[in-house]
Amino acid sequence: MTLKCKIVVSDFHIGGGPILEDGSVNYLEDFFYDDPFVEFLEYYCQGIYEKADVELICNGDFFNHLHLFPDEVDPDILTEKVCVQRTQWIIKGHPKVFEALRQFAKTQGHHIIFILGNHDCGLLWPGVQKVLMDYLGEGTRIHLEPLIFDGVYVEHGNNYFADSLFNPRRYFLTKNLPEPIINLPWGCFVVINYSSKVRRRKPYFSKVYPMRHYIRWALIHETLFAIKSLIGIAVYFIKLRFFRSPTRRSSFFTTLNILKEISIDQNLDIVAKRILLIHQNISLVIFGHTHTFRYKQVMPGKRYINTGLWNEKLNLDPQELGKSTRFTYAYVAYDDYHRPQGFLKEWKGTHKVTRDLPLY
Ligand SMILES: [Mn+2]
Repeated sequence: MTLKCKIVVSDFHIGGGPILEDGSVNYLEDFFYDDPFVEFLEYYCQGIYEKADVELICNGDFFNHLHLFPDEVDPDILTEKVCVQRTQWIIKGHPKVFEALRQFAKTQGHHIIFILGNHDCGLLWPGVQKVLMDYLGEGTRIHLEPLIFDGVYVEHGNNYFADSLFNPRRYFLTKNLPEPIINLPWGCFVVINYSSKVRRRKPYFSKVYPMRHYIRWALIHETLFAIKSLIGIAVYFIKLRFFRSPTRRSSFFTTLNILKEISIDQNLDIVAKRILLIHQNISLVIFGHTHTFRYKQVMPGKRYINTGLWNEKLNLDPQELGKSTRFTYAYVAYDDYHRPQGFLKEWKGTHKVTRDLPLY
């Protein structure tokens, strides 16, 4: 019998590359782990996996379609042309990653699926899907809905949070616009127009978890910056909510839900549990999005995995205090009765004498 497995990763937020054309540092890049990921892909094409049936599932936010370079004009207007261009820049900015993905897809029995997240919403455009399929081969699939197979449920997870929820009945806006654009949720505007600006001065800003601890920390240690930033985000929120624009849609309920969620630690444990309880035939739920890996036995034979993220993290939670980068992923194996078993794994790679660290 052929060995069969699925490997699930998420939240790489691959950008346009770490260095800009003029030689300066691209402070909007989050992905510095091209080499370990290339090794990871090679590992699953060699040895026992060479002739195996291996599916790589990139479960959302694999690409960063929201904002690649500091000098982009109107970065929040995501037309098809803009997203195609950004996808090409991402491929150009990380040539080793995309060459390795191409080799992976070319290996017999190996396939790649991209599932939609909120940072890679450019995947909604047929033009972007075509760029990826042209590059990686016809066998590559792009999936805009939760992916369900053999009792496994895989979804990015953004749709359970009001700030990053897309409207599936209205992915695009067209009214009073020269060409259609993606109907972005509030959180995407914040990433593009607010976080990007703060990151210029505080490169660690988007890496700190959990946010509520950071707000307290910043109020004590960076008081003026914290107060200015909090006022800034409040003003931006009001502007988005009360000033109409053909490029945005929002509702009063969304605003209320976002305000309700602000103080809550983002967590998908309850959602996963609900799916496992309601659906008798689902035995494994895999999410990403929250950037915190999880591996939980919800009940005998039923598990929840969150694949975490492959970016640097600055944790202020006393249980995991400090800077860390962990290459976590889900591995779905099949037993003799073709029943899937989910495991959370960490890619350690081969031993290296040296390693390049992110440049700021
Ligand atoms: Mn996400």
